[in-house]
Amino acid sequence: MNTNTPKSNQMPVGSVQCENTTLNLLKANDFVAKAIRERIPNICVINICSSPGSGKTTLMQETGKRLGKELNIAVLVGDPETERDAVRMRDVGINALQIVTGGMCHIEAQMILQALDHIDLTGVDLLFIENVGNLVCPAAFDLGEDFRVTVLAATEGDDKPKKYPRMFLTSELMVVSKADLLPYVPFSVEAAAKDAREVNPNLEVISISSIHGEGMDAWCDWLKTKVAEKKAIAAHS
Ligand SMILES: Nc1nc2c(ncn2[C@@H]2O[C@H](COP(=O)(O)OP(=O)(O)OP(=O)(O)O)[C@@H](O)[C@H]2O)c(=O)[nH]1
Ligand SMILES: [Mg+2]
Repeated sequence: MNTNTPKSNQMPVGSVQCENTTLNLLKANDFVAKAIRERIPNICVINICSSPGSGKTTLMQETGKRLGKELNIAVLVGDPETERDAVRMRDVGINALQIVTGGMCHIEAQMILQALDHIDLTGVDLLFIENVGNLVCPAAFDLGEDFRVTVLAATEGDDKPKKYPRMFLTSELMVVSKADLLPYVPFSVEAAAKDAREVNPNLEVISISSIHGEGMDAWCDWLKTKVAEKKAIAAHS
């Protein structure tokens, strides 16, 4: 046995040809995502994606505090381990269920479908899904959402939209978070927005500071519009 060769560099065994199963996996995921849409047709579902620590949970906490009386909000939150983010949402009075992915770097639609059996969504207007912090894999998995929001923190660098284009291509809104730190970090909202719109010309952009409140009104208005749009579609179908 050659112990110096990394396992990932091993030669293929014999003449076995491995089929690329990724596309089939995504087809199966899309099938489940469709089932999710059919199961909760009246609820506006927002899939929030970002790198780890960009401020997703903080944004949802502040949203809950502002809109909690106006909209019935629930949260499904995915993390590789711990119940911490669900606890943070419950602390501000939002019904939340943690999806522990057991190390997986994204949420798959089947995890959401399973979670729907364990959360009471009666009367819920808006369901947030907080995805696992990662700008790559979550982009490929439709979770049955109506809208995808990518959060890009001012501390991450404004070059991310071109480096991780699929996430921005598949989103309806880019939130630039931690806007209160913009005076202290080399991040240009204009440069990030320009790159992001070259990837996805229809992408909307809002800058937000969850802790100082800047941009929260625009964000809450965006959410209320999307909830109303979803209800109007549901009423006519
Ligand atoms: N300065 C500043 N810090 C913020 C803001 N929003 C969040 N933070 C901080 O950023 C850190 C991460 O915030 P979280 O809300 O936990 O981020 P997250 O994206 O949910 O993190 P993961 O779930 O681990 O991916 C915390 O220390 C927050 O206090 C903001 O608007 N401004
Ligand atoms: Mg979080």
